[in-house]
Amino acid sequence: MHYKNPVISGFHPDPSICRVGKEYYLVTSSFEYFPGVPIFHSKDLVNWKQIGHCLTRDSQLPLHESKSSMGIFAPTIRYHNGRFYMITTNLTIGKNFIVWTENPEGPWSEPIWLDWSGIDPSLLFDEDGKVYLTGTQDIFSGEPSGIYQAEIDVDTGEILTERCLIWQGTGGAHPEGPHLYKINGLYYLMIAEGGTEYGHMVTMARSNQPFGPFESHPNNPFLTHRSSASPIQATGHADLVQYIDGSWWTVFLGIRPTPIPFSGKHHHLGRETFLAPVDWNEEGWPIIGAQVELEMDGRTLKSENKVQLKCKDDFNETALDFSWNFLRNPSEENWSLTDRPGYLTLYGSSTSLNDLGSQAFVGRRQQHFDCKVSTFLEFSPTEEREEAGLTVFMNERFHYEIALGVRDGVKKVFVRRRIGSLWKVESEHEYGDESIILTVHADANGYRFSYQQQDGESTILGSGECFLLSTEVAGGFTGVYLGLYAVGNGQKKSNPAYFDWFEYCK
Ligand code: 6LW
Repeated sequence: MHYKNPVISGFHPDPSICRVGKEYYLVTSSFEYFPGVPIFHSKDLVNWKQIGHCLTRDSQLPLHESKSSMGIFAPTIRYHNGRFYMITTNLTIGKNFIVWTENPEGPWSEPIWLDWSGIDPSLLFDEDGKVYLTGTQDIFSGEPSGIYQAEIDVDTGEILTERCLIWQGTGGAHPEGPHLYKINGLYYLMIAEGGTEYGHMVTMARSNQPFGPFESHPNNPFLTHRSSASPIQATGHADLVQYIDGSWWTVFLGIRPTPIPFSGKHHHLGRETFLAPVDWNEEGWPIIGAQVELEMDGRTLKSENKVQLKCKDDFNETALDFSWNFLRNPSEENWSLTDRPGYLTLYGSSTSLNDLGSQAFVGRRQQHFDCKVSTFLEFSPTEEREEAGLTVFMNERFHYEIALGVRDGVKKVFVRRRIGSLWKVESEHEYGDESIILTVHADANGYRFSYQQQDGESTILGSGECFLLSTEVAGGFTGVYLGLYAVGNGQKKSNPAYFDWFEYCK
């Protein structure tokens, strides 16, 4: 089959994958968003359907006042003896932990907190019953950079052996993101080097002992686009999987930057999940089997389950679809799907989109350069501070809004842009009606904001560049979200903002 990369588009970095029979499961990082660690299912490695999140309760995912791009870093998923294990780091509280389940759709267990520092923890279940925990150094302790390992009891979380530095990589910056595998009797260690930006790469080493000494792959880096003209950049942080027919594949993160004349490359959709075939050479080393491109030959992969994008959400259910996220732990008083059945009701939070807190915000990832997002809002703001609308959100310092609010005593629809310490209401129109359709049209370069009265004409109100929300400008590890929000900007509001529906069309 022919397939398109990325296989999971939009902000889905640090993919980790495991196979159970004919089924494949994949998890990605989620940082300050809640619920955390989205989990996907596929039967063909190409078509992925989200089946839930690993971290759905505050007790599993404390994110209170988390800085942006803290929270959950790279997870690893593994399956052993009827159980799925997901191991990761919550940087907001500086802890590594494991959750497990027998049903990947959830619920997952309470966290087993580990006495293990650093990031990017991974597990290998060896054939002799031993389990190895492999991770990246603790940057706060001053220990040398590299990959550290110990034996662990996964049921109790107890670290059973000394923490050993097992490999420092090939000399690239930030050796990190390790995964240890046992293949044909040898231990293969795959890591990322070069940092998660344009110098990113995947390197490998192997040993006949789990703790080394490790011999570097003669063809390192195993994968990199660091000096390539490819539209896919920053390839790294990979995991390996064997397809049902015995062929090998790797999932890894990459970005799709847009060149901006005289300003270099910028990417705003975040780091995405890519797939490529893996071959083995005569010396028993894995090698990337084909140039990583946007269109790929899927060799022996058989298409099993085409996944349809759910375009419209009518908010008719009593739970949110898996595509939605909150910023940090949601506060029950900020949102409801039942206060007015058929509507998502948001009650303006005192924390604004410029703060680090629990906003009345419900957002989904922007996954396509070209897309159109609309929502139907009923809202009657009465005070100057109140507003509700649609945000294009990278983080608290970089976001654009089209919203309804009261400005200079008059109810208005307005477009505002915040870029770092600069912010401005770009344009505003008086708007008397209670209901409004707010729309954002996106292409690879810009966002166009418009509004419409029910059955009325659409009016364009403003625009904004994508690159000003890109990682290169805004920093961090995430990608753009499209969010519904309501704020009191300093005051908690009980005035409801009713969102009847939300549409995301590519
Ligand atoms: C992750 C590290 C990395 O922990 O970026 O790309 C960090 N690799 O391994 C955050 O995603």
